[in-house]
Amino acid sequence: MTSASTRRAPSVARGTPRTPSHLHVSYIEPRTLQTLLDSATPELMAVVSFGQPLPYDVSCPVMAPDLPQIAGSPLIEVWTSARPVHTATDGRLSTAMNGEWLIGAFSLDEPPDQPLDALTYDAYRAILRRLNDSGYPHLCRIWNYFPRINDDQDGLERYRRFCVGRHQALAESLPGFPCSLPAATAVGTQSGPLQIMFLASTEPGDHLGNPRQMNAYEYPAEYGPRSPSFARATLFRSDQDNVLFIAGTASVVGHASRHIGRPADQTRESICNILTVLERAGAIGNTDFLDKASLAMYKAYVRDTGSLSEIRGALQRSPLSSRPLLFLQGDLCRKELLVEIEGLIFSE
Ligand code: 3EB
Repeated sequence: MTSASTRRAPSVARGTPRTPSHLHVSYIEPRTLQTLLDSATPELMAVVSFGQPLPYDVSCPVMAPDLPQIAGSPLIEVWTSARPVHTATDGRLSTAMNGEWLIGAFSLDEPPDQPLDALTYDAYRAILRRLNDSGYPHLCRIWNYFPRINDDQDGLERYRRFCVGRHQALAESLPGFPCSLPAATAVGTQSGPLQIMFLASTEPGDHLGNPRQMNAYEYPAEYGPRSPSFARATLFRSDQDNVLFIAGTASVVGHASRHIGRPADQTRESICNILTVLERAGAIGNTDFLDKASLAMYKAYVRDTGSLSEIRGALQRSPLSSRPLLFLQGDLCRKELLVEIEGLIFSE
Protein backbone atom coordinates (compact mmCIF):
# COMPACT_ATOMS: atom_id res chain seq x y z
CA MET A 1 0.00 0.00 0.00
CA THR A 2 1.29 3.43 -0.89
CA SER A 3 -0.12 6.42 0.80
CA ALA A 4 0.10 10.01 1.87
CA SER A 5 -1.63 11.96 4.59
CA THR A 6 -1.97 15.43 6.04
CA ARG A 7 -0.71 14.42 9.49
CA ARG A 8 2.09 12.11 8.60
CA ALA A 9 4.27 10.74 11.35
CA PRO A 10 7.83 9.88 10.30
CA SER A 11 7.08 6.29 11.32
CA VAL A 12 4.70 5.84 8.38
CA ALA A 13 7.57 5.56 5.95
CA ARG A 14 8.92 2.65 8.01
CA GLY A 15 5.62 0.83 7.93
CA THR A 16 4.67 1.13 11.61
CA PRO A 17 1.19 2.37 12.65
CA ARG A 18 0.54 5.90 11.58
CA THR A 19 -0.87 8.68 13.70
CA PRO A 20 -4.43 9.79 12.98
CA SER A 21 -4.64 12.10 10.00
CA HIS A 22 -7.31 14.45 8.82
CA LEU A 23 -7.03 13.42 5.20
CA HIS A 24 -5.27 10.43 3.81
CA VAL A 25 -5.00 8.95 0.32
CA SER A 26 -3.71 5.56 -0.73
CA TYR A 27 -3.68 3.17 -3.66
CA ILE A 28 -4.88 -0.22 -2.47
CA GLU A 29 -5.72 -3.59 -4.00
CA PRO A 30 -9.50 -3.77 -4.54
CA ARG A 31 -9.96 -6.69 -2.12
CA THR A 32 -8.42 -4.62 0.70
CA LEU A 33 -11.38 -2.23 0.49
CA GLN A 34 -13.62 -4.73 2.30
CA THR A 35 -11.33 -4.57 5.35
CA LEU A 36 -11.55 -0.79 5.32
CA LEU A 37 -15.35 -0.95 4.99
CA ASP A 38 -15.57 -3.31 7.97
CA SER A 39 -13.56 -1.08 10.31
CA ALA A 40 -15.00 2.01 11.98
CA THR A 41 -11.92 4.14 11.43
CA PRO A 42 -10.58 5.65 9.34
CA GLU A 43 -13.76 6.71 7.60
CA LEU A 44 -14.00 6.70 3.82
CA MET A 45 -14.25 10.03 2.04
CA ALA A 46 -14.01 8.92 -1.57
CA VAL A 47 -13.08 5.96 -3.74
CA VAL A 48 -11.78 6.09 -7.32
CA SER A 49 -11.72 2.96 -9.45
CA PHE A 50 -9.96 3.15 -12.81
CA GLY A 51 -11.34 1.44 -15.89
CA GLN A 52 -13.72 -0.83 -14.00
CA PRO A 53 -16.80 -0.41 -11.84
CA LEU A 54 -16.23 -0.60 -8.09
CA PRO A 55 -17.13 -4.12 -6.91
CA TYR A 56 -18.47 -2.86 -3.57
CA ASP A 57 -21.35 -0.66 -2.48
CA VAL A 58 -19.96 2.28 -0.53
CA SER A 59 -21.72 5.26 1.01
CA CYS A 60 -19.08 7.88 0.14
CA PRO A 61 -18.53 9.66 -3.20
CA VAL A 62 -17.35 7.21 -5.86
CA MET A 63 -15.73 7.83 -9.22
CA ALA A 64 -15.16 5.11 -11.78
CA PRO A 65 -13.73 6.86 -14.84
CA ASP A 66 -13.12 4.56 -17.81
CA LEU A 67 -9.36 5.09 -17.77
CA PRO A 68 -7.91 1.56 -17.85
CA GLN A 69 -4.83 0.95 -15.75
CA ILE A 70 -2.20 -0.19 -18.21
CA ALA A 71 0.69 -1.30 -16.01
CA GLY A 72 1.05 -3.03 -12.67
CA SER A 73 -1.55 -4.85 -10.59
CA PRO A 74 -4.99 -3.20 -10.37
CA LEU A 75 -5.22 -0.55 -7.67
CA ILE A 76 -7.99 1.70 -6.44
CA GLU A 77 -7.54 5.14 -4.92
CA VAL A 78 -9.01 5.58 -1.47
CA TRP A 79 -9.39 8.86 0.41
CA THR A 80 -9.97 8.48 4.15
CA SER A 81 -10.35 10.67 7.21
CA ALA A 82 -9.53 10.02 10.86
CA ARG A 83 -12.12 12.62 11.74
CA PRO A 84 -15.85 11.89 11.53
CA VAL A 85 -17.16 12.19 7.99
CA HIS A 86 -20.53 13.54 6.98
CA THR A 87 -21.85 12.61 3.54
CA ALA A 88 -24.59 14.13 1.39
CA THR A 89 -25.97 13.22 -2.00
CA ASP A 90 -28.60 14.41 -4.44
CA GLY A 91 -28.14 11.79 -7.13
CA ARG A 92 -25.68 13.40 -9.51
CA LEU A 93 -23.59 15.19 -6.86
CA SER A 94 -22.31 13.51 -3.70
CA THR A 95 -19.98 14.93 -1.08
CA ALA A 96 -18.05 13.87 2.00
CA MET A 97 -16.93 16.41 4.61
CA ASN A 98 -14.71 16.15 7.69
CA GLY A 99 -14.76 19.71 9.04
CA GLU A 100 -11.63 20.70 7.14
CA TRP A 101 -11.91 19.07 3.72
CA LEU A 102 -14.73 18.34 1.35
CA ILE A 103 -14.45 15.78 -1.44
CA GLY A 104 -17.18 15.67 -4.06
CA ALA A 105 -18.06 13.58 -7.07
CA PHE A 106 -20.33 14.77 -9.85
CA SER A 107 -21.51 12.34 -12.51
CA LEU A 108 -24.05 12.90 -15.27
CA ASP A 109 -24.81 11.06 -18.50
CA GLU A 110 -24.77 13.47 -21.40
CA PRO A 111 -28.27 14.09 -22.76
CA PRO A 112 -28.04 13.71 -26.56
CA ASP A 113 -29.49 17.16 -27.20
CA GLN A 114 -27.28 19.14 -24.80
CA PRO A 115 -23.86 20.37 -25.95
CA LEU A 116 -20.96 19.73 -23.56
CA ASP A 117 -20.46 23.44 -22.79
CA ALA A 118 -24.01 23.76 -21.45
CA LEU A 119 -23.72 20.55 -19.44
CA THR A 120 -20.34 21.59 -17.99
CA TYR A 121 -21.69 25.02 -17.08
CA ASP A 122 -24.60 23.45 -15.18
CA ALA A 123 -22.25 20.98 -13.47
CA TYR A 124 -19.85 23.67 -12.27
CA ARG A 125 -22.69 25.92 -11.13
CA ALA A 126 -24.10 23.06 -9.05
CA ILE A 127 -20.66 22.28 -7.60
CA LEU A 128 -19.91 25.88 -6.66
CA ARG A 129 -23.32 26.30 -5.09
CA ARG A 130 -22.82 23.15 -3.03
CA LEU A 131 -19.36 24.29 -1.85
CA ASN A 132 -20.72 27.64 -0.69
CA ASP A 133 -23.77 26.14 0.99
CA SER A 134 -21.60 23.58 2.80
CA GLY A 135 -19.01 26.06 4.11
CA TYR A 136 -16.06 24.77 2.07
CA PRO A 137 -15.74 27.61 -0.45
CA HIS A 138 -12.07 27.14 -1.39
CA LEU A 139 -11.45 24.83 -4.34
CA CYS A 140 -8.07 23.08 -4.16
CA ARG A 141 -8.09 20.35 -6.80
CA ILE A 142 -10.38 19.24 -9.62
CA TRP A 143 -10.35 16.16 -11.88
CA ASN A 144 -12.49 16.33 -15.04
CA TYR A 145 -13.17 13.18 -17.04
CA PHE A 146 -15.40 12.72 -20.09
CA PRO A 147 -15.37 10.66 -23.29
CA ARG A 148 -14.52 11.65 -26.90
CA ILE A 149 -12.50 14.66 -25.69
CA ASN A 150 -11.00 15.40 -29.13
CA ASP A 151 -14.19 14.78 -31.14
CA ASP A 152 -16.00 17.59 -32.86
CA GLN A 153 -19.42 18.56 -31.53
CA ASP A 154 -21.35 20.92 -33.82
CA GLY A 155 -18.22 22.62 -35.13
CA LEU A 156 -16.18 22.83 -31.92
CA GLU A 157 -13.95 20.21 -30.28
CA ARG A 158 -15.55 18.77 -27.15
CA TYR A 159 -12.59 19.77 -24.95
CA ARG A 160 -13.01 23.34 -26.13
CA ARG A 161 -16.74 23.21 -25.40
CA PHE A 162 -15.91 21.88 -21.95
CA CYS A 163 -13.54 24.85 -21.44
CA VAL A 164 -16.26 27.30 -22.52
CA GLY A 165 -18.79 25.99 -19.97
CA ARG A 166 -16.24 25.68 -17.18
CA HIS A 167 -14.91 29.19 -17.79
CA GLN A 168 -18.38 30.71 -17.82
CA ALA A 169 -19.42 29.14 -14.52
CA LEU A 170 -16.14 29.86 -12.72
CA ALA A 171 -15.83 33.43 -14.03
CA GLU A 172 -19.37 34.12 -12.81
CA SER A 173 -19.25 32.41 -9.46
CA LEU A 174 -15.70 31.83 -8.18
CA PRO A 175 -14.56 34.75 -6.00
CA GLY A 176 -11.07 35.90 -6.99
CA PHE A 177 -11.22 34.31 -10.49
CA PRO A 178 -8.84 33.61 -12.19
CA CYS A 179 -6.18 33.76 -9.44
CA SER A 180 -8.25 31.50 -7.17
CA LEU A 181 -8.45 28.73 -9.80
CA PRO A 182 -7.10 25.43 -8.43
CA ALA A 183 -4.89 22.76 -9.95
CA ALA A 184 -6.87 20.53 -12.30
CA THR A 185 -6.78 17.63 -14.71
CA ALA A 186 -8.97 17.21 -17.80
CA VAL A 187 -8.60 13.83 -19.48
CA GLY A 188 -10.67 11.90 -22.00
CA THR A 189 -12.15 8.55 -20.97
CA GLN A 190 -12.92 5.58 -23.24
CA SER A 191 -16.64 5.83 -22.39
CA GLY A 192 -19.07 6.99 -19.72
CA PRO A 193 -20.63 10.12 -18.25
CA LEU A 194 -19.14 13.53 -17.50
CA GLN A 195 -17.43 13.00 -14.15
CA ILE A 196 -15.91 15.69 -11.99
CA MET A 197 -14.16 15.03 -8.69
CA PHE A 198 -13.19 17.98 -6.55
CA LEU A 199 -11.47 18.73 -3.31
CA ALA A 200 -12.31 21.90 -1.39
CA SER A 201 -11.38 23.31 1.99
CA THR A 202 -12.56 25.67 4.68
CA GLU A 203 -9.27 27.57 4.24
CA PRO A 204 -7.76 28.95 1.03
CA GLY A 205 -4.60 27.57 -0.57
CA ASP A 206 -1.94 29.17 -2.76
CA HIS A 207 -2.38 28.65 -6.49
CA LEU A 208 0.88 28.59 -8.40
CA GLY A 209 2.02 29.20 -11.94
CA ASN A 210 5.03 27.71 -13.69
CA PRO A 211 7.64 30.17 -15.05
CA ARG A 212 8.25 27.78 -18.01
CA GLN A 213 4.56 27.83 -18.94
CA MET A 214 2.03 30.53 -19.61
CA ASN A 215 -0.87 30.47 -17.17
CA ALA A 216 -3.44 28.25 -18.87
CA TYR A 217 -6.16 30.78 -18.09
CA GLU A 218 -4.21 33.26 -20.22
CA TYR A 219 -3.73 31.03 -23.28
CA PRO A 220 -4.37 32.82 -26.58
CA ALA A 221 -7.58 32.19 -28.54
CA GLU A 222 -5.88 29.73 -30.94
CA TYR A 223 -6.50 27.05 -28.27
CA GLY A 224 -10.22 27.73 -28.09
CA PRO A 225 -12.79 30.47 -27.52
CA ARG A 226 -12.29 30.32 -23.72
CA SER A 227 -9.04 29.46 -21.98
CA PRO A 228 -8.64 26.41 -19.72
CA SER A 229 -9.47 27.40 -16.13
CA PHE A 230 -6.81 25.89 -13.89
CA ALA A 231 -3.58 26.62 -11.99
CA ARG A 232 -0.34 24.65 -12.44
CA ALA A 233 -0.35 23.68 -8.75
CA THR A 234 -2.15 24.38 -5.49
CA LEU A 235 -0.30 24.41 -2.17
CA PHE A 236 -1.95 24.05 1.23
CA ARG A 237 0.01 24.86 4.35
CA SER A 238 -0.84 24.40 7.99
CA ASP A 239 1.21 24.27 11.17
CA GLN A 240 1.65 20.54 10.67
CA ASP A 241 2.30 20.03 7.03
CA ASN A 242 2.29 21.04 3.38
CA VAL A 243 0.08 19.49 0.75
CA LEU A 244 0.90 20.12 -2.89
CA PHE A 245 -1.45 19.26 -5.73
CA ILE A 246 0.26 19.32 -9.13
CA ALA A 247 -2.10 19.74 -12.06
CA GLY A 248 -2.00 17.52 -15.10
CA THR A 249 1.34 18.51 -16.63
CA ALA A 250 2.17 17.97 -20.27
CA SER A 251 4.82 18.85 -22.84
CA VAL A 252 3.76 22.49 -23.06
CA VAL A 253 6.33 25.31 -22.91
CA GLY A 254 4.99 28.85 -22.99
CA HIS A 255 1.69 27.91 -24.59
CA ALA A 256 3.04 25.65 -27.34
CA SER A 257 3.07 21.85 -27.48
CA ARG A 258 6.61 20.50 -27.77
CA HIS A 259 8.06 17.28 -29.24
CA ILE A 260 5.18 16.33 -31.52
CA GLY A 261 5.12 12.55 -32.08
CA ARG A 262 7.90 11.86 -29.54
CA PRO A 263 6.53 10.31 -26.34
CA ALA A 264 9.85 10.01 -24.47
CA ASP A 265 10.74 13.65 -25.13
CA GLN A 266 7.23 14.74 -24.14
CA THR A 267 7.65 12.82 -20.90
CA ARG A 268 10.98 14.49 -20.16
CA GLU A 269 9.49 17.93 -20.90
CA SER A 270 6.53 17.22 -18.59
CA ILE A 271 8.93 16.12 -15.83
CA CYS A 272 10.96 19.29 -16.33
CA ASN A 273 7.74 21.30 -15.90
CA ILE A 274 6.89 19.37 -12.73
CA LEU A 275 10.37 19.86 -11.26
CA THR A 276 10.09 23.59 -11.90
CA VAL A 277 6.74 23.72 -10.09
CA LEU A 278 8.20 21.66 -7.22
CA GLU A 279 11.01 24.17 -6.90
CA ARG A 280 8.61 27.12 -6.79
CA ALA A 281 6.27 25.42 -4.34
CA GLY A 282 9.25 24.41 -2.20
CA ALA A 283 10.42 28.00 -1.99
CA ILE A 284 6.96 29.22 -0.97
CA GLY A 285 6.29 26.37 1.46
CA ASN A 286 9.87 26.23 2.75
CA THR A 287 9.93 22.51 1.94
CA ASP A 288 11.81 20.13 -0.29
CA PHE A 289 9.04 18.36 -2.21
CA LEU A 290 11.53 15.92 -3.74
CA ASP A 291 12.78 14.93 -0.30
CA LYS A 292 12.62 11.18 0.26
CA ALA A 293 10.73 11.79 3.52
CA SER A 294 7.79 13.37 1.75
CA LEU A 295 5.01 11.20 0.41
CA ALA A 296 4.36 11.66 -3.27
CA MET A 297 2.08 9.88 -5.70
CA TYR A 298 1.92 10.42 -9.43
CA LYS A 299 -0.42 9.43 -12.24
CA ALA A 300 0.62 9.30 -15.87
CA TYR A 301 -2.15 9.45 -18.45
CA VAL A 302 -1.00 7.78 -21.67
CA ARG A 303 -2.82 8.31 -24.97
CA ASP A 304 -1.51 5.25 -26.86
CA THR A 305 -0.58 2.04 -25.07
CA GLY A 306 2.08 1.58 -27.78
CA SER A 307 4.14 4.40 -26.27
CA LEU A 308 3.92 3.13 -22.68
CA SER A 309 7.40 1.59 -22.60
CA GLU A 310 9.05 4.78 -23.88
CA ILE A 311 7.13 6.91 -21.38
CA ARG A 312 7.88 4.51 -18.56
CA GLY A 313 11.56 4.46 -19.48
CA ALA A 314 11.79 8.24 -19.37
CA LEU A 315 10.07 8.30 -15.97
CA GLN A 316 12.36 5.58 -14.60
CA ARG A 317 15.38 7.69 -15.48
CA SER A 318 13.94 10.77 -13.72
CA PRO A 319 13.86 12.07 -10.13
CA LEU A 320 10.23 10.88 -9.93
CA SER A 321 11.26 7.24 -10.39
CA SER A 322 11.23 6.25 -6.72
CA ARG A 323 7.63 7.31 -6.28
CA PRO A 324 4.38 5.38 -6.71
CA LEU A 325 3.09 5.93 -10.19
CA LEU A 326 -0.18 4.81 -11.74
CA PHE A 327 -0.30 4.44 -15.54
CA LEU A 328 -3.75 5.06 -16.99
CA GLN A 329 -4.89 5.07 -20.59
CA GLY A 330 -6.53 8.41 -21.32
CA ASP A 331 -6.95 10.87 -24.16
CA LEU A 332 -5.41 14.29 -23.65
CA CYS A 333 -6.83 17.70 -24.39
CA ARG A 334 -4.62 18.50 -27.38
CA LYS A 335 -4.44 15.85 -30.10
CA GLU A 336 -0.64 16.05 -30.23
CA LEU A 337 -0.12 15.45 -26.51
CA LEU A 338 0.81 11.82 -25.80
CA VAL A 339 1.35 11.92 -22.04
CA GLU A 340 0.31 13.99 -19.05
CA ILE A 341 1.50 13.58 -15.46
CA GLU A 342 -0.15 14.79 -12.24
CA GLY A 343 1.11 14.63 -8.69
CA LEU A 344 0.12 14.82 -5.08
CA ILE A 345 2.68 15.38 -2.30
CA PHE A 346 2.22 15.49 1.45
CA SER A 347 5.25 16.79 3.26
CA GLU A 348 6.04 18.07 6.71
C1 3EB B 1 -1.87 22.19 -20.68
O1 3EB B 1 -0.88 22.50 -20.05
C2 3EB B 1 -2.14 20.72 -20.80
O2 3EB B 1 -8.12 21.85 -18.99
O3 3EB B 1 -8.15 21.35 -16.87
C3 3EB B 1 -3.56 20.00 -18.21
C4 3EB B 1 -4.23 20.03 -16.98
C5 3EB B 1 -4.20 20.42 -19.36
C6 3EB B 1 -5.55 20.47 -16.91
C7 3EB B 1 -7.58 21.40 -17.97
C8 3EB B 1 -5.53 20.86 -19.27
C9 3EB B 1 -6.19 20.89 -18.07
O4 3EB B 1 -2.60 23.03 -21.23
C10 3EB B 1 -3.54 20.36 -20.69
